[in-house]
Amino acid sequence: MYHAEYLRQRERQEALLSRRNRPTDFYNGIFTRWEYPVLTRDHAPLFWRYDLDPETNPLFLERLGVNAAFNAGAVELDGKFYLIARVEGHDRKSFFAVAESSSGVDGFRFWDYPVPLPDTCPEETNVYDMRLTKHADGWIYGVFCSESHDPKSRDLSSAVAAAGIVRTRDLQTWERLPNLATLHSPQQRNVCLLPEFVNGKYAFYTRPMDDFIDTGSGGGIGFGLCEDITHAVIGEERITSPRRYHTITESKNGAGAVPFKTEKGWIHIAHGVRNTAAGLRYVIYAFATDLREPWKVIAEPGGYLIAPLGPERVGDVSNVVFTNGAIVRDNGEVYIYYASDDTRLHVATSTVERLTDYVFGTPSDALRSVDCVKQRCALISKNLAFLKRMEGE
Ligand code: M1P
Repeated sequence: MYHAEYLRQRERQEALLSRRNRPTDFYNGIFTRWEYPVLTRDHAPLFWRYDLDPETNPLFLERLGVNAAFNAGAVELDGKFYLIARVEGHDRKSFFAVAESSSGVDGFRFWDYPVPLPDTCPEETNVYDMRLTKHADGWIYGVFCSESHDPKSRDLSSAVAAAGIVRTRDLQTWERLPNLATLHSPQQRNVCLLPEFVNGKYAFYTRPMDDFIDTGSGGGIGFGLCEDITHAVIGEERITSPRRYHTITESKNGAGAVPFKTEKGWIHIAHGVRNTAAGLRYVIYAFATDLREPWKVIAEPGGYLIAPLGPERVGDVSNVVFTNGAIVRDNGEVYIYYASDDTRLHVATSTVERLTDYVFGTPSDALRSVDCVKQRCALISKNLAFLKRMEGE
């Protein structure tokens, strides 16, 4: 016999999972915002959370709660959209779980079991934020944050972040490779692998950090090459998109979705962080790197691409939007999966054409108010002249 409450909860969840999403009337020409999050904690199957047997759970109590479903890597396989979400239990530990949809904007359903991540690091306490790369070598790689308590510290909140690496062909069976070693950076988070070889080597975007929260002397998003992905070691890390004073990246920045290739350059959708009286504010920004020398930034619009808006502003870690996954289809459609507030996952849709125009056609940050006013005045006078011309016609 099913518990009566199980049947009620199952019906409620089915309504959520089959709800159609719709575009909002938000407009900037660059991307479309969608009304409903594509993943929330309420998407987690009931059989992950409850013991369904009335004999052992007569009151139908939740046993293993799910707190959030957010920061997801993304990949398209055989025309279907797959997310590897960061799912966080009530116990604060995250794990990875695959959710699948045919439309990319709604209908995401989790597979029955979380990802069976091979347990090769006994000290590893938490894992999160996987970036999925369909690599030219034929594998799908997942690069994620592997977090452990800092063995040199007595402070319980002191942690060490490293880049874990796994690979798969079908998202079902996973092989774990040794964590990435970066010889000049004690910690790493927000690392992602470029889909192509560069000079015959595996190319990673890194985020050099001295410390777990503060990047310290880490100057921004790094870039490094390694010969052998099965023992990945990076020596030199060059800084690509640097952090800058009084910009959206002042406190830190980090690679986001795996960069995608366009005729003009690799387009990156990353995150930038600044400090405020209300705490850190995370926004998503974009830039492009050179096709031949992908460590060189060739275009970087000023300011953010996506910032938290309306209900996206409040959650477990408020004032945060963060991405680690996007899908670019052969027809030029782009699906950017971004989470708000370490709580839920949204989608923004765009196209390669629009994002290329945005990245290469938007003025860069002029860095000083006086120069930003000059930038804006140039736009205003061009537009007023245009309006005058139009009125004369
Ligand atoms: O809490 C906001 C984000 O913080 C971290 O990002 P960063 O390393 O740039 O500070 C990550 O832990 C990310 O998961 C989280 O969303």
